[in-house]
Formats: sequence, structure tokens, C-alpha cells
Amino acid sequence: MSMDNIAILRALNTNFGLDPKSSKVIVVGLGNTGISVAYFMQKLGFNFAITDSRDKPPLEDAFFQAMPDTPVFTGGFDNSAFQVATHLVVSPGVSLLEKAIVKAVANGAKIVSDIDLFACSVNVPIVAITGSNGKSTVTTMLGEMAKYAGKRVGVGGNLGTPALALLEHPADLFVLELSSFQLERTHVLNAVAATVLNISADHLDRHDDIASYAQEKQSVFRGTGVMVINMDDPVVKDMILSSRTVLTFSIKESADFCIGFKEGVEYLMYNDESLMPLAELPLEGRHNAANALAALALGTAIGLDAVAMCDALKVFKGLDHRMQRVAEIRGVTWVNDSKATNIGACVAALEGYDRKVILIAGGDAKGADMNELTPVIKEKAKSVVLMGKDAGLIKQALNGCVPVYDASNMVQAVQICADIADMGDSVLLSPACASLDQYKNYQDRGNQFSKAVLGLLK
Ligand code: UMA
Ligand code: ADP
Repeated sequence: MSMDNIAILRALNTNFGLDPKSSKVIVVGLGNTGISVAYFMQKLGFNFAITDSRDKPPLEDAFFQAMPDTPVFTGGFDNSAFQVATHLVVSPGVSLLEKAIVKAVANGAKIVSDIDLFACSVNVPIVAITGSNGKSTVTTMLGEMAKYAGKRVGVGGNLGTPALALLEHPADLFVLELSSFQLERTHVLNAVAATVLNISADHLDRHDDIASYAQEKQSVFRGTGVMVINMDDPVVKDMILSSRTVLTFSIKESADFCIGFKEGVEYLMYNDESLMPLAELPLEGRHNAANALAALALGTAIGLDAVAMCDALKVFKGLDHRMQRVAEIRGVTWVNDSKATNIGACVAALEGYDRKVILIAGGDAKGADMNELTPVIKEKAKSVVLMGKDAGLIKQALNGCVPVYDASNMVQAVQICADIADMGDSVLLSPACASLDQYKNYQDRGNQFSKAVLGLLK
């Protein structure tokens, strides 16, 4: 449940020196996060302005109508307001290295995140989920498990609904998906259970290197809660703190939550207890077994009933754009994994196949080293169709080890695949890159893929 305003104000003051009478707050970023922060600040009586570096952020008009008295600065961050700010609540999409932010911090302004504000506002358990891949899947799975167990649960964060917007509904529990950007500017989260699902190169255009990216992710374990640890990921395994309660999971070895055999059938296990047959998990890909084990471990850490958790898993259909079967046309299966916006996700997708597939990849590599894709493509791809800004980097990395085709758009990519596919083949869109060079977002890319695939039926 969220606390009353007086208790929230006390927590904000103690942790950040935030005070409606004396603090001058700038909400940086007029997107979903910024708007949720503005509502929160208004409710508590703070003096604040909101700013966005874009000339005309899409949400500006709606915001102006809802809060006509709030000062809004757009078209750049360089304005005098930053110089007098005591606190900046910075949206995750805005880099902390922005000149105006760096200068304001040098002037004594404090950086606060929406997650900090949220953590100061709730007195029920928060579960926090981060990692390079699988966050949305595990967050949604755990949310469903909690509902099956009869809890009122708020599910959001990076997943979509900003954390502060979750406060509008009463809840016994919050499950938050957190990105490295949210974590790097969060100071006071103490999740009752938390996990870093895995670490692979991502967002290296915004983080100095993979070590600093991993460090941001590791900060999800700040506090005293249960650590849920993926034993299959050496970087995550190294994060274990001996002073803490730890629940481990693995799809490769024995762990608290792992895969075991009973009478020749694979089961999801909790130590010696067989929870449910793996085959009853209705999701493609071995990595989804890892996701289910992580969700079971988190749910166990917060005392959810095992039967309810398994019932939720058995009907969990997965999220759109993640290993989503689009169609089977003339014996060829088409799979949309557009959410594979980094190498780790593409590798996991390919590793889940026991025969070679035709892969569509490319887009914005976000500074990642595409050579890491070569071994798995060599092993699992029959041919590769490349598109987007960094197609050349992948082509160079593959160095002719499999046939490569170039496409300039999705319709062309799908047509090439249709031309080269044989009966029984799978075509997998798992780009290993962000979509923003050619599409509005990964959903748009996935939708264009599905549309082009269904267009083959005409
Ligand atoms: N902005 C600037 N200047 C900049 C960058 C951004 O003014 O240099 C502005 C943008 O114009 C925008 C505003 O800042 O109007 C906010 O930007 P934002 O990107 O933080 O947008 P939000 O709508 O607040 O969305 C954010 C998350 N976005 C990012 O982290 C990039 C959303 O995650 C999240 O759902 C939302 O908060 C609620 O918590 C999206 C995402 O792509 C899905 N996340 C990345 C990922 O999953 O890989 C990390
Ligand atoms: P995130 O929220 O971390 O981006 P999603 O659940 O949305 O995670 O999945 C993103 C991509 O990662 C999809 O392509 C999906 O198939 C893949 N994926 C999901 N879980 C895992 C995992 N445990 N390991 C590797 N890849 C995964």
C-alpha cells in the first residue's frame, strides 16, 4: 500500500533533503516517466518545472492541458532553471552526462529517480528484476503468479507503466522491471527479493563498458533482500554476497531451482521437490525455462504458493515479439523475436533450435561487438538476411561463414527468406540490434515482419 503524504514527505526529506517549501525541482524528460513524476510532485505540493530537449515532445499538449500552471521548457536543456535547481528527477532516457545536468550537479543539485520516489512511497514488498534479457517475461510471469496466489499486485517499471503510476491502485506487492538506466540513478531501493537474470553486452552506447553496465545492474541487490542468482551466468554468479539469503537457479546444473528428471520426464524442481513438467510450460526456447525458474525463485522468496505459481506458468502464453510464432506457410514456420535488441537475446533464440534456421538480423548495434554472434550463427543458421544501419558490421563479422543476403526493408527481407526457404525450415526475425534506425520501435519492426509474412498468403 502506498503511505500517507506526510510519511512520504518525511522519507523524501530524510533520504534526499526534498522539501516542498525549499526544494526547486526539475523533472527532466517529458515522457511517460516525467509525467508520472509531475503528478507525484503536484500531489505532494512541490514547486517544479519540467523540461525536454525535443522541440515538441508528443505528450506536451496533453501535459499542458492537465497541468497548465507547471512551467515547461522544451527545445534544449540549457536554461537558467538548471542553475537554481536543488533536485533533478531525470528520466531514464536522458543521459546523466548531458552538459546541463553535469553543471547542475556541480552546483550542488541532487539527482533522484522516479524509482527513488516510488521506494520512499510504499510500505509493501517490492520485487525488482533486471538483466540484459528476459526482464519483461519474468516480471510478467511473476505478476501472474502473484495474481494466481490471490495477491493484489502492481506490475510495471521499464515494462511500461512507470512505477509511480502504479501507486494509483492499492497493492499488496509491487513487481518492477528495472533497466540499467533506472538503476544507475536510484539510491534507496531495498527490494525484498531481486534478481539480475543475465549479463550480455547491451546499451554500450550509453555505458562506458560492460563492467560498468554490470555494476549498474548489480545495484538492484542494494539492501537486505533475497538475492536470486543465475548460476549459469558467471558475471551474475560473482555478485553473490555471503551475508545475504540467496536462492539460485540454473538450467545446466543443480541449483535451488533447476531442471531435473523424474521417470525420464524433465521437471522444474525446487531442490528435491518436482514442481511441474517442463513440457507444460507453453513457451518456446530453453531460455524460457530459465525465466520460469527465476520467477519461481522470486515467488518463493516472497512466500507465494507453489501450486498457484505453477498454475500461472501453465497458462502463460508469453509476450508479443518474443519468440512469437506468426504463421506456418507452405511448410515454413515464421517466428517474430523482434524484441531481440541485443546479441544475448539472438544467441538464446538460436540456441533454442535443434536444426538450422534462416535468420533475419541487423539494425542499430548500439556499440556491441558483432563478432560474438559468429559462432552461434555458424552453428545454427542456414543463411542470414541482413538489414539496417549496422548490417555491414554483422556481414564483416560473419566473413562468409554462411550465405548472406542484403535487404533494404522488411518486405524485401521476408521475400528473400520465402525464396530460399525449404519445407520444414523456420525463419526467425531475431535482429540482435535495436530497431530505431528503421522503425518506430521493436513493436513496429515486429508488426511489419508479421504483416509481410501474412502478405505471402496473398
Ligand atoms: N529526452 C530528452 N533528451 C534526451 C533523451 C530523452 O529530452 O537526450 C526526453 C525524451 O524526448 C522523452 C523524455 O526525455 O520525452 C523521456 O524519455 P525516456 O526515454 O526516459 O521516456 P519514458 O517515456 O519516460 O520511458 C522510460 C523508459 N525509456 C527508456 O529507458 C529509454 C521506458 O522503457 C519505460 O517503459 C518508461 O520510462 C517507464 O518506466 C522503454 C525502453 O526502451 C520501454 N527501455 C530500454 C530497454 O528496455 O532496453 C532501457
Ligand atoms: P527484456 O525485458 O529484458 O528485454 P524480454 O522478456 O522482453 O526481456 O525478452 C527480450 C528478448 O530476449 C527476446 O528476444 C526474448 O526472446 C529474449 N530472452 C528472453 N528471456 C531470455 C533469457 N533468459 N536469456 C536470453 N534471452 C532471453
